[in-house]
Amino acid sequence: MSAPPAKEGAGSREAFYTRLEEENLSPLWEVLHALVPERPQTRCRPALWSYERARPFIEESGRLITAEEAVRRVLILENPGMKGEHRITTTLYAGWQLILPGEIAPAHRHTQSALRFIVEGEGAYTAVDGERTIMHEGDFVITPSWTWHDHGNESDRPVVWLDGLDIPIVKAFEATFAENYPDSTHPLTRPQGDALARFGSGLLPVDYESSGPASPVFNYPYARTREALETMRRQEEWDPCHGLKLRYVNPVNGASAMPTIGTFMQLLPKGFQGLPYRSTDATVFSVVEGGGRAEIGGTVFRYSPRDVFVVPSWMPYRLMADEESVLFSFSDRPIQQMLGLWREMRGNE
Ligand code: 1HN
Repeated sequence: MSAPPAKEGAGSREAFYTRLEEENLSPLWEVLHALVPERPQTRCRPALWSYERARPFIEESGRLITAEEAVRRVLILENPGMKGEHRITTTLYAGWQLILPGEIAPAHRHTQSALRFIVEGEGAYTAVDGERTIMHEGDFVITPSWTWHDHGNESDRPVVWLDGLDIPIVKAFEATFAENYPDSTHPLTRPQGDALARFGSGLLPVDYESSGPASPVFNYPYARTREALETMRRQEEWDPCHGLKLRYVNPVNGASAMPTIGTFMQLLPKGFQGLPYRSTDATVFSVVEGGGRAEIGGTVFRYSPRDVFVVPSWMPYRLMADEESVLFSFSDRPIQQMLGLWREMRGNE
């Protein structure tokens, strides 16, 4: 080889890039910093959705379209930094779903995993692979990947829940499949409460072998969760960032209820002033009880029951409870942990 040529001007670099482009090639050195930043860079913005403000729109959607026509009558919570991308964080989708008395949201299945967190009303059901569960406020219900599911409302009041799905994750893998069931409801093969009795009572059938990574329990009733928090609080062991925080588990292996989405419930005593905290899993909160403030990346959001707020990846936040508060939350933490990516930082490190 001959000696390297003298450094050429930027103009000839541009010409070089143009020629590269035609070959479906591009120079890494122009984008290296953007591709591998020193810390998470996100378009996800901190935001709060007030349920009080959204409620009239949810109601209006109920007059505008039936559950049958809509298939799922949902108002999507669009992250203001990624509007129109149908996501609340970079990796997760969230929406408020309304089902009116007498309606059925028809049976289907898809490779996305879904959670329901009930925010208003009770007496609607979700059926998952042949078993129905009646939903109450604060219940956490899962429909794991590729399970048949339909919803119905046999009560006399509207029921609203927050849907959380891993849609952007499954899309990133291009692994989306979906199928409608020929009837509006999938046949029931087990009595109500069977899964919780069988798998959610500190016992498992002696020869049980799980058929997949998701929890066989598909409703985690709020009454049980609240009672656990209420009993544990007597110990007065408050985490300085989280108060008293529990994670929902698959009772078979202690992993998260679904492999892609981790879910949590926490209690903050009245007057709690949390220390700053950050983690790489952008997190969606749904307020169950109480009232207070979340300071997220320097912006203060006031929260009330049923509000949703979102904390982007690696953005410091702190929780301040003006009233005793109970907060449900979900994130993509389990996948990040599985991949060895998850990090957290407490206080002002
Ligand atoms: C879905 O299946 C439900 O089953 C809710 O209630 C929201 C958003 C996108 C794709 C599927 C449901 C959904 C969804």
